[in-house]
Amino acid sequence: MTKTCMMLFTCAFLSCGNQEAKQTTAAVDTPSTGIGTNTSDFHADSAYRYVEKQVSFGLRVPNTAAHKACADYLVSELKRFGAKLYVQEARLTAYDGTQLQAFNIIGSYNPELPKRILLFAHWDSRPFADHDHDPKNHHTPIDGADDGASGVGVLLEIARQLQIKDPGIGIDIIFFDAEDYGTPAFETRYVPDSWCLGSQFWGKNPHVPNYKADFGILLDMVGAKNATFYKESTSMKYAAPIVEKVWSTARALGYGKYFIHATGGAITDDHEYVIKGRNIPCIDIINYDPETPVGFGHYWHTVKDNMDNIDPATLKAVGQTVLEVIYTY
Ligand code: AHN
Ligand code: ZN
Repeated sequence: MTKTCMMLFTCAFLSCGNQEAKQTTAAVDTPSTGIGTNTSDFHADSAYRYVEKQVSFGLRVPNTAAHKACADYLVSELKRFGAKLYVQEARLTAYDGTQLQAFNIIGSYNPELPKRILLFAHWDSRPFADHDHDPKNHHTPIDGADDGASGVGVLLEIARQLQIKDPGIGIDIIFFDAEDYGTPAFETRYVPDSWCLGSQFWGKNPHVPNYKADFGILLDMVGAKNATFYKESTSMKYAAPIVEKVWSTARALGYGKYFIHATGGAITDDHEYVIKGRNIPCIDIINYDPETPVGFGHYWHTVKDNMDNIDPATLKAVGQTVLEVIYTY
């Protein structure tokens, strides 16, 4: 764990403790009007197959053949589901100076409408299992079934649903590249802003000039069995009403065991750069485990982040909740 990350999580746990104490006496969220009127049905088995397919390409690490093959697959799927496609190609510099050939893949629905929601996830996978309990694995790339592929899988199924039923508002789906090439734990020098390179680039160079959305939702690690999503602190700082809307929708749909009514730590993630770069309020739905020292699942950045870890029930909870938010907005 890096020093910066450690500091983040120390604060996180302090605030988390307070929030949990409050939580026991907090009132149940009241569902916003319209919940239950959405008739779309998120197919978790389809989302699961999209996750599996990404993993089947191999390690989606920039500058590899598997990475390029997966990019082509994601473009073709978004096209198949009727989105207008933009592919942003960028040369990005990693923490160690490596030049990364990166692709941000963007699919838009109703691109002419001013009322829009931005949905995003990262599609690259981490080149090192630097948090594996076995140091021999620290330089081994990970499958990233949850860390990367799960969010993209959910968004592909959402894209399929958007084609079936027009939401009547604009939706942009962005698959960001090079999120997970951040300074590894085995590196002695922590390089700031080394995570989220694709979203940093897009924040400065949006796919359309002056791009704007009403709000954004990031899906990061949304497929693990028994995942828990806490109200992430940066999301609360910049987009508290969106957090409340999403969490109360999830609860109304019966997914309260996943969407926990308590605050979690501040996490450096793609939403931060979309907030800063485009001034769009964004939230991060991310599996957070206050019981582990790193704050994430036990499999996080280990070789165990594979398909065994993915549960369609979790994909369903997240996908159905986001669809409900879209169709009732
Ligand atoms: C840090 O570890 C600083 N942020 C976590 C962002 C991340 C990595 N999400 C998935 N992988
Ligand atoms: Zn990661």
